[in-house]
Formats: sequence, structure tokens, C-alpha cells
Amino acid sequence: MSRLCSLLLLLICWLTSCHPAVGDSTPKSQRETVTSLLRTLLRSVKVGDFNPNPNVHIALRLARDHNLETEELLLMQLKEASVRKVLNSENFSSGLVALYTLAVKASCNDPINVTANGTTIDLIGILQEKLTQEIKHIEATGFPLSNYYQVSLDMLALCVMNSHVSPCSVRILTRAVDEEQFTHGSEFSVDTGSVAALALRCVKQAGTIQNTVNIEDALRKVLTQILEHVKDDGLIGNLYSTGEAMQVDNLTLPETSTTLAPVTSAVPIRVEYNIEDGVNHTFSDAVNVTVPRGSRLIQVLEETQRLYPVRFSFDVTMTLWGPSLTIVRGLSSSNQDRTYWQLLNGSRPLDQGIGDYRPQNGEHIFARLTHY
Ligand code: B12
Repeated sequence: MSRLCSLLLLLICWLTSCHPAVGDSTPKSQRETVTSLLRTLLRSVKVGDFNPNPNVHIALRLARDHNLETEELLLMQLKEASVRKVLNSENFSSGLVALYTLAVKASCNDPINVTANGTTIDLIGILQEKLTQEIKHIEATGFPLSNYYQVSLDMLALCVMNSHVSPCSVRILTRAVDEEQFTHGSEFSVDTGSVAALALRCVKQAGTIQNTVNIEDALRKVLTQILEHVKDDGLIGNLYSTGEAMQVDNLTLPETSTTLAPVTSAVPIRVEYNIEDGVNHTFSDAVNVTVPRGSRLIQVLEETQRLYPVRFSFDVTMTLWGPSLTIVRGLSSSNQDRTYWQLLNGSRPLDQGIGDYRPQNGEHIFARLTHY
């Protein structure tokens, strides 16, 4: 499912109209892939889901073929979840509000009047407020409350809804481009650059900002950075950022061969699993563990925890990308301290999380508490 997230975000900039996609420009050869993708999306919608995925709804609405019953169910879940998050003051980050707003709009519903269980909320108003908080936080600390990906998404959502985007927030985003703040680990974040470019382009085209010189400079710079990340195989950044990046410079999707997901088999593999507090240096530990070939990294962590429940204990937080590793041996990553459990194979950061990555025999996996 996580692989779909990036493909789905590819669609958000088409949301200026609330009509489902008209016509179908998908080449015949790719229709089967699209249909299979849509089926996977439909299967991911479950009755009673408390954390529905707005990306899924956006994608379903923009597709040519529809399953209105499932779309209706998902829309209802999104409305209920957004009202619940607001009423119970649950974690509702600015970018998530932006995605909910786009999802509601994709069903021709008005994000200003979202009603569930007798309560009505105004998602656009909430989004405006969330973006203001992000901007204040950047001005006070130098960093967003969430991250620049979400700040860009907020601005893009407001812009495509023809809602007010303040010159101040635009200035903050162009400054972030200028200061090269779009990082992911130690690398330039193609995802963030792409969403920021879409947001800046939308604001420029809206024509509500007087002096657009800064916007044009920032757009040029971020486009250059994105193009510097085009790989020989046609990917831009990696598989997950390519969909987003493609929207910014009209590149065409490279032909890639679809590889079948490896199947878990009884043949065992050995993986060295290392944990390390790379911030306060309070511990560093390692163990060799055996799991069936094709296992996902989370199974390595579970097996290690089963063998050594205290030394290798861990916990996760569920996100739109699946389980995020947040606690190792009782030590929690922290948004406030800007730390996270970075995942590496040797010295190379993984491009997937523990729910997706499948280690090979003999790999040296590290979970290292690191600053971002
Ligand atoms: C910002 C960001 C981070 C920040 C998040 C903290 C912060 N400041 O907010 C940091 C630097 C900590 C981070 C870490 C990682 N990230 Co990151 N991240 C992003 C980015 C650019 C934006 C996420 C976001 O805000 N989304 C919007 C909000 C509304 O959605 P959300 O689900 O609520 O967002 C939360 C989760 O996405 C979570 N998160 C961030 N990254 C990852 C990765 C995984 C695997 C999971 C499960 C969750 C997760 O943090 C977000 C804020 O709380 C995305 C790009 C993208 N296209 O989404 C990459 C992205 C999601 N990250 C990615 C990766 C690979 C990682 C790492 C595994 C890297 C590593 N080798 O350690 C780690 C996660 C390790 C772990 N402990 O589980 C990949 C995931 C690809 C995949 N198929 O799984 C993405 C798509 C980038 C890419 N193109 O490769 N990330």
C-alpha cells in the first residue's frame, strides 16, 4: 500500500475541478495495471476503519472507473475521522488536514461544511490556521511544526481551492528553497521539492502575489535540484518520489518492468540487526537473527524482540506509509528534539520502512537514533 501513496499524490493538482476524471488517456498497455491498482485501493477500504487514507479517496475519485459504494463509505469515514480528530484534539497535522480537504473536495463536497455525527467543521478554516501555526513556528525556531513537505502541501491545497495564501507564507517557502532546507536524511528531498514547486507554481498562476520574482527564482532553483536527481533508469529521486516529481516538469514516466514481490519461503536467511542511540550514545547493540527468506524487516524486529524482549524491544506508530519505527529499547524518537530512528543497510539509508523492506541474506541492518 505504501508504494501507492506517492502515485496517489500525483493526482492532487488536478483537483481544481471536482468532477471525476473525464476521458481516459491511459495507454491500452497500462490499463490492466491501473485496474489492478484500483482494485488494491478498493480492497484497502475497510468497514470500521478509524484512520482512513485520504490519498486513496483522491485516487479513486480521479479514476475513470468507479465503485461508488466504496467511495461513499470512504468519504463517510473521512468525514467522521476529521470531525473526531477535531473534537478530541487528536493529532491532525497540517499536511493531513490538507489531504482530507482535497479528498472531501474530490467528492464535490464542500470542505467548509463537513458534517458527521451532528457536528460541522470547516476544514479550510482549520487548514488556514494550521498553516499559520507552521509559519509562526518557522519564524520562531527555523523549522516547521511538521516538515516542509506538509507546509508545501498546505499551500498547494489552499491554492487549488482558491483560498487565501498569504504573501508571508509564500516568502517563507521561497526562503526555504533558497536556504536548501528540503532535506530527507542527509539528501535533498525530491518529494518536498516537487510539492513545493507545485504550490509555488499554483500561487504564481493565481496571480494574487504582486512581486513574483522570488517565486520564479525559487521555482527555477527547485526544478534544477529535481532534475539533478534524475537517475539513469529514469527515476527521479527514487520510486516513491518519481510520481510527484513528474508533475513539475512534464517528464514522461519511464518504462519500468514490474517485478513480482518476493514470496516468503521456508528457506532461512541471516540478518545482522544493530540498534544504536546515535544522539546521546547511551547504547549500541547487535544480534544475528534468522528469518524466512522474503521476510519484511518488521519480522526481523519481531523475531529479535521475541528472543531478547528487553534488549531489542521496539514499538511503532501507524502512518499513511505503514508502521513507523518510533521506540527502540524504550528510547523514543521525538518531533520536538527532531530525532528519528533512521534505518540503514550498512551505511546506506533504506528507501522503505520496516513494513515494506525485505532484507537479503547477510545484510547488516541498523536502526540508529539520528537528528533530522
Ligand atoms: C518528512 C519525511 C520524513 C521525516 C518525518 C518527520 C517530520 N519532520 O515530519 C523523517 C526524516 C523523520 C523521515 C524518516 C524516514 N523516512 Co521519510 N519522508 C518524509 C516526507 C518527505 C514527508 C512525510 C509527510 O509529512 N507526509 C504527509 C503527511 C500528511 O502524511 P503522514 O503519513 O501523516 O506523515 C508522517 C509519516 O509519513 C511519517 N514518515 C515519514 N517518513 C516515513 C517513512 C516510513 C517508511 C513510514 C512508515 C513513515 C514515515 O512521518 C510523517 C510525519 O509524522 C515523505 C515523502 C512523501 N511523499 O510522503 C518521506 C518518505 C515517506 N520517507 C521515506 C523513508 C524511506 C523514510 C525512512 C525509512 C528513511 C530511513 N532510511 O530511515 C525514515 C523512517 C524510519 C522509521 N523510523 O520508520 C520514504 C518512504 C518510502 C516507502 N516506500 O516506504 C518517503 C516516501 C520518501 C521517499 N521518496 O523515499 N521521513
